[in-house]
Amino acid sequence: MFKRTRDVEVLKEIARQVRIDLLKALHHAKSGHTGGSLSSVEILVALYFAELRHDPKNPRWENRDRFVLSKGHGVPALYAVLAHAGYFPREELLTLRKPGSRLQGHPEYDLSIGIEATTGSLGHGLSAANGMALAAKLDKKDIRVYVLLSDGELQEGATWEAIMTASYRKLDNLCAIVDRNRFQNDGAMADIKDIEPLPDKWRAFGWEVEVLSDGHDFAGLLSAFDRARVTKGKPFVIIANTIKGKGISIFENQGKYHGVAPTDEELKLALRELGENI
Ligand SMILES: Cc1ncc(C[n+]2csc(CCOP(=O)(O)OP(=O)(O)O)c2C)c(N)n1
Repeated sequence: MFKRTRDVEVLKEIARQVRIDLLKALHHAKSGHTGGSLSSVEILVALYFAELRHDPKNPRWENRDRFVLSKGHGVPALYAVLAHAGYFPREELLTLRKPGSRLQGHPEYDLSIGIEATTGSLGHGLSAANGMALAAKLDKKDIRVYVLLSDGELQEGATWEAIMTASYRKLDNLCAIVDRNRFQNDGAMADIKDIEPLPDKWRAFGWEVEVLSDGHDFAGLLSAFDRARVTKGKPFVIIANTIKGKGISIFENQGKYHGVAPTDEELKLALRELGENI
């Protein structure tokens, strides 16, 4: 049953259950993105259980805050969070990537399950979020827009065009979060095309920046969202340092778990580490 909370212990327990559910869904689907789903869990739980104004029983509520998952391949984590919040039954998570399912491997716009934008082709989510934030301003509506970007998307020119647009348009109802897990498809970003100094670059593009040394820490996430909400005149970005594969020892910081689902053995080990009785 959905209830907003700022109780860190409650949020941690939701995150634990979300990890269990997303890993079971990926295992059942036998394909999908494990590492980048696990790195986003606390960010998504903090958004949906503490920050966003939304109503899972009324997903078309006109004045709801909007969320765009620009890193669409990480959607197993979002589906698990949406199910826990009550948008659809948790059992439906096991239809992930099946023909005819509402839960495809990359999100498709479908308000009935709380998906605000079709994503998966990386580099476009911030532009979509900009449009939503600008529309809210033009309509004089008190709607905030949140968008989760991967650090890999910050190697893309289209993302930087959107970063420029947001500050030029003074979109202070927009908050971007960067899941800074330091890995992309084929390995460590520092070995492929590094993007540092990231905070300086966002600042130079006109954004207010907050860096979280631990993007899995709920207290830090909540206070960053608090600051974002009261920042006026410019958009806000939270650069959340995270761990790809977070929570499962064999997946953490292992590039090879970017795009594969857990095997039977790996799932057993993961569930044991998450304290799930099997
Ligand atoms: C435009 C585009 N090119 C390539 C891909 C294939 N692809 C899927 S995930 C990924 C990169 C993953 O790294 P990152 O974006 O940092 O995501 P995370 O580490 O958070 O999973 C790529 C290249 C894509 N989805 N979209």
